[in-house]
Amino acid sequence: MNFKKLLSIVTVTMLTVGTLTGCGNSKSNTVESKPSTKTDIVVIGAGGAGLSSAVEAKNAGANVIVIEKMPMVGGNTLRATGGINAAGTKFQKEKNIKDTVEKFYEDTMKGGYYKNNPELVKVLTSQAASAVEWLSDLGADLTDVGRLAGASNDRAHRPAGGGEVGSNIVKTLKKAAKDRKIDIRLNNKAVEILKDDKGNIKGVKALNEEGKEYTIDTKSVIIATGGFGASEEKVVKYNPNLKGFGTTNHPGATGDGIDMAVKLGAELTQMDQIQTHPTVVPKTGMMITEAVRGNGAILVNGEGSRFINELATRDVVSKAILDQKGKTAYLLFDDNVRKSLKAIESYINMELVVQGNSVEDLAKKINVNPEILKKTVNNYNGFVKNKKDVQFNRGDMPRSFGNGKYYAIEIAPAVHYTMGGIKINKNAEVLDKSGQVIKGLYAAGEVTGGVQGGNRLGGNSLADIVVFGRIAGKNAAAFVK
Ligand code: MEZ
Repeated sequence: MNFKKLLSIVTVTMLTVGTLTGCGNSKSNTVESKPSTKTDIVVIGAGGAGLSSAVEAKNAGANVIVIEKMPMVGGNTLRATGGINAAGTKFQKEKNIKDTVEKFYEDTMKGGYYKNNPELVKVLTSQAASAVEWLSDLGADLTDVGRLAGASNDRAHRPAGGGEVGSNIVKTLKKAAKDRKIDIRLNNKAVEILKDDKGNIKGVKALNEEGKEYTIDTKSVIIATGGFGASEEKVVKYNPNLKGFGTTNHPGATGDGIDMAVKLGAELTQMDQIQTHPTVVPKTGMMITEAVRGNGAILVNGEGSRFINELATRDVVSKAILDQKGKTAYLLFDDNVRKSLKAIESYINMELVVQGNSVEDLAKKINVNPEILKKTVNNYNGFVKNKKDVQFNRGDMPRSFGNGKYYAIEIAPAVHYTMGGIKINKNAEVLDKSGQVIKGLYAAGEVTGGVQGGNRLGGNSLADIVVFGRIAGKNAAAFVK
């Protein structure tokens, strides 16, 4: 790694850690100043779902403690790039995008092979627009709207110019939590949720920053610990075909919340449904957002030919890449796409992108036949012009390739999202094996199962964490009253 690349990675890391640690209560007002050991609600996990639920619970008048085992807030939300899906927002209307909740619902069910829980998908799709407006009112920038795979419309909301959405949302929710003086304890790991003799939630056992065990008395717990995509052991247990795959997940995504819920008798659902993201840089695990394809990039194999509709669902595109020689492919784009999506600048700064002054120049640099690559690009431009991809039937082709620079990133699929998890109802209440509610126990986000079915559409995870996080927060607050 050269110095420039190292500096860019260190700078990004320092900026992120500097912005996201020290939220709410840092060391000085958690352990050393004798933190409170009693509250109305404990939220386990300070990613997007946990922070959304904490803010709403506090808005509803409840006292909340959030415990987070990592040294920073954000979880996988911090890594989210492409957008948060919602239909019928004011931002879509401003751009004259005609979308409906019904189309959003149908896309989500179809994308999930109709394995999704329809009741949960109705909640997701009908409340996503108000989730986007809630975030926007709190200060998030969600004004750019783009297309992601499997969507019949532009509904992925992100910062102006196509910037990374996750860090924007986390920064917004962190500020909202801080403004409300919510007690967030970093480096505090929940180890057990406690019940009394009558089966009521009575507390959470946790380890503080020094690894010392303590108990917080509480009547209600919201589990928002994310999925298990960083635990190769769990991933392989539920889907042995994924042995040896890399992951896009942050190291804390190990499914702890699922284990805690199971001990309380919670039912799990669809645990074997694990998604790979098709465009991840091998070795570094850096996910290249689907928005690059959404904004016009194509995929080519080692010969320089397209081999799939780039906007097919992730399972389909991942399989197609694994069928290519060497099990990798190139994401190919030009200056037109680069200008449309700010997120691309980070990939360039990280030196993940090969650049060429023309198609032929790039082809030589990535060792692909220049004649074949040129023909591929010309054919694709013809499809854009005629608004019909006669080769792979790609629906949305927002821009053709032009003059200027060309870019390629070598990518392969990696584990991205665990669709299965704790079974919940539409109130975000956790269900036991007989379908009964476990009173006082709520869950939201990737830790739950059933919302995304057999395959999650890009942009639906952020919608899920905010919609169900808010529901869990409001309902837990009503419960403790
Ligand atoms: O929702 C996602 O996983 C997503 C949009 C990822 C991405 O490619 O940016």
